[in-house]
Amino acid sequence: MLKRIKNWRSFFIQYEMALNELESDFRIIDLEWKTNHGYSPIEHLKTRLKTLPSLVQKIESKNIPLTYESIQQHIKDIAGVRIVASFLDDIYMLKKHLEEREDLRILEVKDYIANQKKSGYKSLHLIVETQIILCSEVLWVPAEIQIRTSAMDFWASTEHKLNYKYHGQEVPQEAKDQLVELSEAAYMLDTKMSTLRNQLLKESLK
Ligand code: 0O2
Repeated sequence: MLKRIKNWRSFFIQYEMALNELESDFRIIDLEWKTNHGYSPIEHLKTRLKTLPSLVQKIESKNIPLTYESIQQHIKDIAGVRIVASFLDDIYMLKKHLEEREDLRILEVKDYIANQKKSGYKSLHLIVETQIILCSEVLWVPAEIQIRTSAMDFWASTEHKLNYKYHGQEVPQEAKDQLVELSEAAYMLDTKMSTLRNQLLKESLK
């Protein structure tokens, strides 16, 4: 199957460009906020390009025809950015900022904070297209931006590790229930931290 797409390197290059573009945009937002407010909503960020085996698995599981066009049309998370924000409010502030940018088109918002996944997973996913200006043309390349708090990030990476141990097997229901409970505990931490921050902000303005 891999051989049917002749040049994967040239296929992936536009996604690599999209990651460079998005990473640079977020580094600028971070710098601007630190300079103007002494604080940035971005704790840290990570970019990742989907690996070829993981892309092939997705193509096969979704029965997507093996052409560049159909892969581009159906798979939007080949380029991925994960942003860890300090507070819940910061997640939605970043979303608002992204909605206002002219070099970004938001195709879909998946709010797994308001509607958490059955597993307990919480995060805000934005499926976007970012503008890439080349010498010869302007491209709009799809990417997935995941924005979450440190507590949500800790839950997601730990849950991923625990599930990995059960690769191929069903995780026991009791463990699944505990993970949902732990996600709720992490969310309580987030809401309490936000309340405390807003309280301190109010007091500092008095
Ligand atoms: P990786 O390595 O993170 O890329 P789609 O077909 O993409 O439109 P899908 O697959 O339902 O729809 O996408 P979804 O659920 O909106 O987002 C998928 C990504 O969200 C996953 O990427 C994970 O990063 C994250 N995610 C979703 N659910 C969970 C969960 O229950 N636990 C954890 N830890 N992460 C989750 P990939 O592709 O699985 O892997």
